[in-house]
Amino acid sequence: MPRTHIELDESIERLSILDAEGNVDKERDPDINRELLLKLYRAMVLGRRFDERLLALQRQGRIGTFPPISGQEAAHLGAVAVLQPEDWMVPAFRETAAEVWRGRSLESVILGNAGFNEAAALAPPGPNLPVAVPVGSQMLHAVGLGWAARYRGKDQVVLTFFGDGATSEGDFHEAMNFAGVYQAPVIFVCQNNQWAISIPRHAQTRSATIAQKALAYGMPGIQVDGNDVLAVYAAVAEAAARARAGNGPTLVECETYRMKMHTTADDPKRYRTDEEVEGWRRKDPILRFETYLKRRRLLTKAKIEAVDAEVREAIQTAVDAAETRMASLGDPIDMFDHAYAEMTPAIAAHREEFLAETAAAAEEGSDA
Ligand SMILES: Cc1ncc(C[n+]2csc(CCOP(=O)(O)OP(=O)(O)O)c2C)c(N)n1
Ligand SMILES: [Mg+2]
Repeated sequence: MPRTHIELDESIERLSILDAEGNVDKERDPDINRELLLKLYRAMVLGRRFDERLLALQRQGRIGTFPPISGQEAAHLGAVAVLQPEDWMVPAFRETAAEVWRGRSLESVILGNAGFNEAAALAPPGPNLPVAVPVGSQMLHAVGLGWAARYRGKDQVVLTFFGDGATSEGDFHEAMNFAGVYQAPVIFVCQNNQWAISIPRHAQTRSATIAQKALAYGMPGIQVDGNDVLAVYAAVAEAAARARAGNGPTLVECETYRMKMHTTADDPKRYRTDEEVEGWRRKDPILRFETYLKRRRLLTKAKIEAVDAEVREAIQTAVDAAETRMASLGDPIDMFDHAYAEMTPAIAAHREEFLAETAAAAEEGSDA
């Protein structure tokens, strides 16, 4: 029997529209209106400034551990900006700016990072899932939502985020396979930020790209410059149109970089070089978008300063509100209230035990 070749009529594209110097490929520039362009710019600046403020709060011991997003603003905001209000957003944990875009308050983010259960409430209620810390688990939820939307004949698409590290989880492969088989209207957006804590991208997979994994599951895959907000928007808009037309899922790999630590409990200097970080600093997503907007006369120096001042004020207001709220919360007994809508007998027993133990400890303390 001869050996033959099975021709696969598929290849992987890489899309880049706005380069690191802010030069644009005019033919590929997606037609984003001025209002949305400026809304995106403000959201990116807010994301960056909020990260800086959260880091200061963490270092002052006013909140707990959190995962910074700096450097990845274009990758998740360019994607989420494509969605309609009735579409689902299913995040991992490094998409804070996208959550805020979808209506989550800064106050809720601060409260969550300070460890308060109250931040888990979905506010405003809508088609957004909360952050998923178990790596990769959210992709399966996204496919379930997408499949349900298709089954019910709803005009809804689902966008889910995950990292490069999450593609090593079985959940990723099950989600991709199921979405392909059932043509679920799901947009898989991988924020490939080159690292999964201290594991570099090349140790995560032998594949040349993450995008090409789509081919095995019978769906289109595309790699984009994830620090180019126009390219991310264009690729995700194409994927959303495909999903809405009943033509199934797409994998969009956004190549980006985590400029800060994995979480505030991590020291990235132990596993990556300053040169590497510096190289990516030159590809900053906000600076190149700023240049683009200035050249289009949509931004001036005065307007840039005004946006900066306005977002700083919004952040300060949120910090004040969150700290006032925290002062009225924080009794550890509250943790038992949030596990189930109705307390189970086992949880009720734990609660009683906890009350008895804390009372005994207080008694002991007063005797001493
Ligand atoms: C199932 C599971 N395993 C391990 C962890 C610990 N953990 C948290 S984030 C992370 C790395 C994730 O890397 P990636 O998917 O690239 O996302 P990134 O943190 O870079 O945004 C790991 C191993 C976890 N949260 N869940
Ligand atoms: Mg990563």
